[in-house]
Amino acid sequence: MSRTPFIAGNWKMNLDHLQAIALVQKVAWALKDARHDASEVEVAVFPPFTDLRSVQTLISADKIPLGLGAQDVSPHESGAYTGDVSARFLAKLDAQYVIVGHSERRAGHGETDEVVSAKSVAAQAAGIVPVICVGETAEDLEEHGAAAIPAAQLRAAIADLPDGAEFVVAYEPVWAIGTGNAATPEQAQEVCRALRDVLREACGDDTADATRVLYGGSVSSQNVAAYMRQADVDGALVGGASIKADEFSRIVQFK
Ligand code: G2H
Repeated sequence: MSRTPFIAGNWKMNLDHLQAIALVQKVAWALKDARHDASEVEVAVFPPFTDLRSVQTLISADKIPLGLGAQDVSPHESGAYTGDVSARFLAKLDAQYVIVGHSERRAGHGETDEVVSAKSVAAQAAGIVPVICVGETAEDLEEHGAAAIPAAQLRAAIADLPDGAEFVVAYEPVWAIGTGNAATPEQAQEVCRALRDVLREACGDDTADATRVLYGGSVSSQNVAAYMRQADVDGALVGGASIKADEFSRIVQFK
């Protein structure tokens, strides 16, 4: 089964809404110059909440071939949850995707597998595709090998999703995030393959064959093509390199 490659730019807590507009304009020019075909490679950006409205307006006014996602979502629908943003609000802003379970939220905000599962369910219920992040720390790697922890995190995150729900998986080894110490393409392939096996066992062949599994962790224009050649790596979740217009544009044109 063919899966459309997906390059996702996670801006993290960078760029205010004016800087966001400038970056998206530059990326849009680069995509145009490269005659980018969104049916061949899907590209989406994940700005901070405060940029979503500006970026959405620009994408829709200029018909820019970029998808839009948020970096987090509340597990709750509405109510007394100060600081939370609901999936319904994101859907109203035409967000198609939301990152859940990023290691920076698991580590810095105490997000458990249970919370990640609830966020995936909330996103899916509002018609937003969750991008479920999983990955092992350096200690996990030493103790359990590469795949055991990401596989367990994935099983937990999808446990309560309804049959046929669409989601994306991002394998992000914590030791590779923002360190320049990227996993080798072979390491990425091995774990992405194991994650697809989890999907096969939990959801069946159709979901396992249709679901995109991305690699993330120090992806750059220098290494992206090697990941994309791996059978079970369908794209990249790009952090630091996604807020540099030229570098992100080169990543998108990985062929
Ligand atoms: C991993 C990745 C993006 P970076 O967090 O999600 O960040 O590419 O900076 O390692």
